[in-house]
Amino acid sequence: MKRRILMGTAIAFGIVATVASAQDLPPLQQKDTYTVGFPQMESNNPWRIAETQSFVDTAETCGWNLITTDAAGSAAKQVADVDSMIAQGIDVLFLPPREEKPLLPAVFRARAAGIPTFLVDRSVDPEVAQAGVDYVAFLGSDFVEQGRRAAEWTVANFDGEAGIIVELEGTTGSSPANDRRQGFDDFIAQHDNMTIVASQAGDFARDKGRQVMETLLQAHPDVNIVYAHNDEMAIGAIQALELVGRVPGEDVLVISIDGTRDALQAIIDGKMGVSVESSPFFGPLACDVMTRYAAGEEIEPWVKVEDRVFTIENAAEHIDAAY
Ligand code: GYE
Repeated sequence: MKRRILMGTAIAFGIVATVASAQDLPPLQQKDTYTVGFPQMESNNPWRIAETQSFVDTAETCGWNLITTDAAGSAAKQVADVDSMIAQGIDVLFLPPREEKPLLPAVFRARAAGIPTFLVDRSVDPEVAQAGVDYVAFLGSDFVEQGRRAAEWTVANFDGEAGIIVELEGTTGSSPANDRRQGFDDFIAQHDNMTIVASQAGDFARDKGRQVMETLLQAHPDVNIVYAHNDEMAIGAIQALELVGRVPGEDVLVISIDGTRDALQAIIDGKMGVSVESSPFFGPLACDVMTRYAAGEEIEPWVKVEDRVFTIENAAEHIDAAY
């Protein structure tokens, strides 16, 4: 993320020495229909399903002949899916890289094959591959900011004396897990009454989140704050807490990210405190950015998605539109 911010700044100030221009990227012709690849990483949670559906819905309105695949949680399979899309002659690739490093070869091979690539919802290692050079742009949220906002809400709303925090991390090596941890942990470190006693990966999955929480509860029965990197793990953690007689929302604060329907319901039920939004509805944005690129516009390296915050104040208002 840091490198991308610098690049954006460099462009903004006209310092273009090391920043490649859009001419160096594979061009995209203006046509009525495009063959578009969207190699999804997994489909085991509502967020992923909503994202794929958003691309399917957009295909009709954006003139896409859409090819989608499901890597079922395997980065190696996702790389192979990209290879097969390249072989099928896609015009454009919208890639949600499961992990930052293993998907680098897919980005480079698409680039070498002359296929404009847009990273959606997650990014690859910014030290190795750059927007505007190796791929056109990253479309997604500021995950550091999401983590920081989750921490801010925690500090403002925790009314006990000492916060004992368990953190459930997303998929190891994925950009949202890295950045949501950094944003949260840095803010918490500035508050003496808060301690993160354990931080463990739950792979962004409900079941894994529940299992990890069950184990961590044995070592840390006095936990009073759970921060999960996504709603699915938070729901799993709520199940684990209830299993041992804890009362989420009363004797333990649950903090999370995404804004799924189940999370908004948990907020309404008083079990979850906050869910910082991370929207899965990338289809319309992808269409817009692709259309601008085909028209010859220079695309900003990071097309940032602005996120809302869901709490008891507004959860009921938003639940009907949730996924
Ligand atoms: O928060 C999570 C999903 O990459 C932003 O991945 C995305 C995250 C999202 O599986 O629920």
